[in-house]
Amino acid sequence: MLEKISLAIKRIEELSRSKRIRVISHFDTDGITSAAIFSRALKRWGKEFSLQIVKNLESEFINKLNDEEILIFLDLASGSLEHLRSKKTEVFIFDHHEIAQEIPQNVMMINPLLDSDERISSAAICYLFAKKLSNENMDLANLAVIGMVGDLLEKDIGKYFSDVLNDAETVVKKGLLIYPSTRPLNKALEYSFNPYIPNVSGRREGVIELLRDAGIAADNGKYRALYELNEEEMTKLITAMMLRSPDKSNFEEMIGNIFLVKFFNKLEDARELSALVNACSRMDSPETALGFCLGNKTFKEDAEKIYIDYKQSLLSALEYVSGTEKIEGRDYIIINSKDKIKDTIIGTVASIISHSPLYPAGLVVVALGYNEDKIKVSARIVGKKGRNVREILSRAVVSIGGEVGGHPNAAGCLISKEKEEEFISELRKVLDVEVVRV
Ligand SMILES: [Mn+2]
Repeated sequence: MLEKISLAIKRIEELSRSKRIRVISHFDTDGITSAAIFSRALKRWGKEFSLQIVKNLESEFINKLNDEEILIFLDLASGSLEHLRSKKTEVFIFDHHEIAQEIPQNVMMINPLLDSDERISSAAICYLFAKKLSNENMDLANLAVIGMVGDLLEKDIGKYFSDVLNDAETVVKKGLLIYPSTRPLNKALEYSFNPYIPNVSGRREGVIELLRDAGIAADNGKYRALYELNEEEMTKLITAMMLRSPDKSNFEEMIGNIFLVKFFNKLEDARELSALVNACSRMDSPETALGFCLGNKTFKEDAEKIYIDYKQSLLSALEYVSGTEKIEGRDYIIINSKDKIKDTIIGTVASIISHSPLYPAGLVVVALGYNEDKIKVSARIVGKKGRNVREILSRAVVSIGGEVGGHPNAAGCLISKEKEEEFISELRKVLDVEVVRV
């Protein structure tokens, strides 16, 4: 991949003498951090470019792109090769998603899946590109760490990732994955909704009791932060939490590496930064997220405000869900929020519900939210085992049309709003039939 990156640099250098550069990136944390790294690197390289952040890559969008420009895609496009084949310009893709079709002549693909077993985020790929351009860009390594965490690729530390961690001077510590790990422990636990901890999340007395059981005391009324605990204290805290957890199988996911990176000259939890960047994008302010990543102080203030709003709208969405009438089957629930929950947070809402202790393992959760003339559908499974929700959605859209993406336990699709009733009825048919067969 590193050789491919060198080739790409050479080719972009040649082409950019006569053509402008257009960069297109994805709107999640990995896409935003990729865009931040790439645009800063291009600027330092002295290149002129324009940048666009998109929720997804649709064929109409690709068709409208100007053939007079060099097209560079970050964190997307590996699945859209057929549509890029007809572009009369050169295309560069820096991405880590599955390559769906044959790579066309006019496309240069920089994707670790082509020659490595190590799974890294697009932000990490963009960082390797930036570092190849100049060592001056090593100050962008912290953004690559945030991108890795954003895409949940931080569990295995392979060769590329360990280089990124070194360059970023990241502090890595094993422990409980409650974030921000830099905040006083009692607050971090009380405000933790993702993950949700029964009897602790939102319950001050529950938090104090837990900390007492773990033998962690406050100093002058102030608790230390999670990352400040020593190994023994961390172990005790994990044990105390495990004793309270109804479902031990999910507990493994709550233990792992905590990553602390320097940001705005402070040591911050990469998970918290990732959540903040993600929140801004989902609240329709990807440019704020980008400005924040690029170290702009004004954007930082805005981003923090949006993050608070985001958490508030998640809470309202969850309240709406608990109060509204749901379509319930034997082992599924369908929540049709119409315009009450934003399409950009409907997936997060479905995820939180699927991790809630209120629902039985194996339950299928499907949530719908309007997105202009379309409907965003998100499906999750409670717990780890159950039916394949990607397959369920695929079967429900056969007669309606719509592309399904995702995994067996977390999938989504976009359908046309006119098909709302038809989709729900098809979906119920698929879900009910499956029950009979089981
Ligand atoms: Mn990604």
